[in-house]
Amino acid sequence: MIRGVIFDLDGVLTDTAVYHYQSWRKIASGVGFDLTESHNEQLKGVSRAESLDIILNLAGASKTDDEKSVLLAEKNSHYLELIAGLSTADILPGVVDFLENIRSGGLKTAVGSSSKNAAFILDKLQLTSYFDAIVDGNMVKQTKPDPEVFLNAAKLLNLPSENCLVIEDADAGVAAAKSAGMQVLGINSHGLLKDADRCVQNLLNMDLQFIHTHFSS
Ligand code: B16
Ligand code: MG
Repeated sequence: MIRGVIFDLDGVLTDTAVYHYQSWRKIASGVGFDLTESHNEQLKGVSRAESLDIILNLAGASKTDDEKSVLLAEKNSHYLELIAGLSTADILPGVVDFLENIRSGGLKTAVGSSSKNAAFILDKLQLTSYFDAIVDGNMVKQTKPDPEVFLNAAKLLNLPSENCLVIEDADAGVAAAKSAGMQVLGINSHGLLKDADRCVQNLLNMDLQFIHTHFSS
């Protein structure tokens, strides 16, 4: 029986993925690499530092740790400029109704995000109070596809993994949830999430009944 739902942030609650892509494109172009949307799929759900390593690898470029630190700071500063104007209008369709519905039905809710900017973004979206627990990229040693972020969220919700459903938009996040022993609902607006238990386009018209019908053990 599902008793808690753990939400990914970027790509599930709001579409900041597009701003990550724009800022990474700028960094990639600085090392002479054209980062396509297809390359960008590899970065979704992955930490900032690991994303840079993937880009440098794709570009065949090598940088010292100091040079990487500069690029990471540049990426984040550009990203923060792009998300400065985020508001409740940027919450993805169906999210608030779904949160209200499952919480009033007694499910616990958490965020499990790789982002170090998660608290800032949730505040901008005015969604913080909808969650019993928030685990972000500042609170884990290993980021997705490692299960740590979701295991920590389940622990804070005081629920075993088998009672948790993860909602994710990225392969790295689906792998993290599966490795945590949790079921996964994929948000599949950009491509295939072949390992998710079930996929939907967005959270519009999703409710407690849907969860109990499709995910109860
Ligand atoms: P930041 P999620 C992830 O968030 C993004 O999907 C990923 O593209 C990003 O690199 C990562 O957060 C780190 O974000 O640079 O803000 O710390 O999807 O796990 O909510
Ligand atoms: Mg995501």
